[in-house]
Amino acid sequence: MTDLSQPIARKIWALAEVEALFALPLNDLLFQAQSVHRAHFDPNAVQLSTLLSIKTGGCSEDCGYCSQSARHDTGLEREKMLDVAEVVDAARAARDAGATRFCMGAAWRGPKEKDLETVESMVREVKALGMETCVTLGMLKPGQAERLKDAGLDYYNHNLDTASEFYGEVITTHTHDDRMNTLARVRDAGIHVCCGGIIGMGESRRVRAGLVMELANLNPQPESVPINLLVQVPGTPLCGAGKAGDLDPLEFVRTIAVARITMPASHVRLSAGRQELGEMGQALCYLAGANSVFYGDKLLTTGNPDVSADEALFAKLGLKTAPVQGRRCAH
Ligand code: SAM
Ligand code: DTB
Ligand code: SF4
Repeated sequence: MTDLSQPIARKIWALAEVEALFALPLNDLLFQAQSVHRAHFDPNAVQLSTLLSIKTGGCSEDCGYCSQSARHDTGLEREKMLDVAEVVDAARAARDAGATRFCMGAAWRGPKEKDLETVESMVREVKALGMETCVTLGMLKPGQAERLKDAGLDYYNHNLDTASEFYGEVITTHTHDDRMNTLARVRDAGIHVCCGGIIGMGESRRVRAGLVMELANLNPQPESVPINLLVQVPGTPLCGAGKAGDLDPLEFVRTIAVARITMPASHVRLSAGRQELGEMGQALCYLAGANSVFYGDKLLTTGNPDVSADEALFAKLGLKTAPVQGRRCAH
């Protein structure tokens, strides 16, 4: 079946082209991003996803940014998996607060068979509330994506996180190819892909451009693209100036704009790091083409703007929070 959300003749992005977008004068970049945004979406609508950590801490992987790795001393307590009822209560509260998608995250390298059964129940029950469902469980083995699809899963989040050339600087316990394999399994099972990355990890602009290029060259492009600004968690290898350093917020805005231009029909999500950006920084991200956010007082283990602060900002900016409908467009 033809996927009408994708361009007819697919453009394959070269690194130099993406770097050239990053290098534009900011006004030109924002104008281009805003024009692309308006051609594909209602420019004043933002989609709201709420996150819940269903299994926190004790992860076997060594991702250098992550509070939940058992290999980093972040002071985070390892917890057992939440009960289905607790998850459904949280999803109902998120729905009643205005979220349209509920994203359940687990600190796993990948799900064990028994755990997957519990996640299937969570997906079934959250879906029954009328919400879109999303899970992020790490790497999937053959057959697992199909089980999630059968349970009613709409989206699977699995980030490339950074460009392949920088991947080994951030994570050594799995590879960029492992991530690509899971993304292929998710696609083959007919689940929508949510795939993005993190910036502000001490990477160069070339690496940021490489990440956006790799995301944009996924075929088909991911339906959702979360762009995270590193949340610096004490005890993680990437925490602290001199290692990761602080990224200029305008570089984050540029990354959103380049993601918007290169993935015109995708929802680009302004993700972790919103507390650092403040209202003006976030407003610029919406101008740059972000049309989705994580909504709720907490991300997985770290903070996020309060719901009341978001409501006030949406009102100030005149943003509607209804589900965003993409427009089909020939370019
Ligand atoms: N364990 C699964 C995995 O790694 O795919 C799912 C959960 S993991 C926490 C989901 C994503 O959260 C990561 O891929 C990363 O992009 C993001 N993330 C984790 N810690 C972060 C941090 N400190 N700052 C920004 N993003 C972070
Ligand atoms: C994504 O790209 N960002 C979310 C979600 N997908 C799972 C997670 C952000 C986590 C930020 C750090 C924390 O709260 O632990
Ligand atoms: Fe584990 Fe995911 Fe954190 Fe990596 S990002 S340590 S896989 S929870």
